[in-house]
Amino acid sequence: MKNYYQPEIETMPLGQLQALQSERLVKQVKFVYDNVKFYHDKMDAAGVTPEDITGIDDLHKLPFIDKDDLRDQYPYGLLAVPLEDCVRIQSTSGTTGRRVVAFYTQEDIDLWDECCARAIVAAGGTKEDVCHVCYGYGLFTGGSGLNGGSHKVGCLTLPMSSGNTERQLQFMTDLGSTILCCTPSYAANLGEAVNEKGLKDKIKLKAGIFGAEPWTEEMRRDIENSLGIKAYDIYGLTEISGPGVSFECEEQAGMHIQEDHFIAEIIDPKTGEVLPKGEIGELVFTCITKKAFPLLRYRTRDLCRLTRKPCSCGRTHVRMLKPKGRSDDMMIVKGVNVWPSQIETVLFNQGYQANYQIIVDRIGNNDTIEVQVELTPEMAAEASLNVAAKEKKIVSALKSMLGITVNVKVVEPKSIVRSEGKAVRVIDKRHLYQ
Ligand code: DLL
Repeated sequence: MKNYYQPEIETMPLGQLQALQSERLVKQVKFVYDNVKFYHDKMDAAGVTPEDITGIDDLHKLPFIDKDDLRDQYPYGLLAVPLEDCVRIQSTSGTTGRRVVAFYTQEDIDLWDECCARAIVAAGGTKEDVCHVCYGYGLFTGGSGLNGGSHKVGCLTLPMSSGNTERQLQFMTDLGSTILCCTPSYAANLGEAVNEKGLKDKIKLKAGIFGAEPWTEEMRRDIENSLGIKAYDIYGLTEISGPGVSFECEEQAGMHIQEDHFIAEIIDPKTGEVLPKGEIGELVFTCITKKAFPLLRYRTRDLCRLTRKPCSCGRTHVRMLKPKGRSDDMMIVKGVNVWPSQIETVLFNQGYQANYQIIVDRIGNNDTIEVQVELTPEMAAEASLNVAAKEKKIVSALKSMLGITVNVKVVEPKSIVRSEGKAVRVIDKRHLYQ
């Protein structure tokens, strides 16, 4: 069995890594220019030729592409190989518009599986492990990505897909799952169910690989405590292959981007200027090894910061710090920028769990925002429970965090719908009036 921790690549000295990226970029730009009319025209319009790109220092010369381009080119406009060379598609959920379809050759799938295998190894996975995958299978990339990675590592793979919590717990206890892969919100639900059913001593989980949605450090601690595991973050997006574009190592201090396959830049989302190292901005990816759907300078809309501070795990690949969310997750309420993650932090700091929802509305010309959060079972059982006092305490903490008054409703345990995949935290009814 090949060892998917690849020190010769993952701990490569920076100069060597950048030379490898430059070599791959030059080839990739030529390949894409020659095979995708859309890029050909876009580069011509920007006055850039493949010969202008001699290495990573020339990357900024290339035009960006964004989700609207992908939607406009749906379904085949960005395909760089003949359709008969493709073996798979995956797709985004398409909740905010036309679906985006990504194509894969077998080589692309191997590369993606390899990235996920590296993530599993970084979370301590070996062929001795039982890897319980309850990301959704199907068009969503979570299930098949981690499934492929788990096979490569040689773990016994449980392709559970999402939902049916009873069955998840049964397999988890009967087959002794050791690594859990799902969204952090579903991991929180599983943690709740494990404790309610008194199964904590019967499960053998040691690690979890959680991603596909933003989650806070407070939520990480909550999941780690409820399941008795170490929780690792993993990031990716359908357009750039799926999970495994970056992942955490044992340091849990940012996700190493697989720089032998993807070049990351941080740009100012307003001007498109590349920002100096360490600044927060929009993450942009260039795929330098993919064949069927090789995006160049793709604007993810995810906001984060990169760091090249040495990591004690030895990996030299740049780390992305927890994304703050997508630029389109930010709500402007009463003129103030509000991120769901800020609200989550306040709630966890007061002992609540991941069962909350944010409802934004407009009455006349005024925005309203309400946070509904469930009492934990322990809180609900307190003899001295004072819901009004609890609500007041959250209102006050949110006022200092956000600078606006938020209406807060503390509700009974189990009254907020549980998520099995990506959680829907925000219901913004203002869109209904547009
Ligand atoms: O969510 C791929 C994935 C599956 C990643 C399983 C990790 C685990 P999409 O459905 O295309 O792909 O959504 C991609 O989800 O642009 C981010 O906004 C968000 N996202 C993904 N991972 C994280 C993460 C998958 N770890 C979009 N933290 C991305 C925060 C994340 N946001």
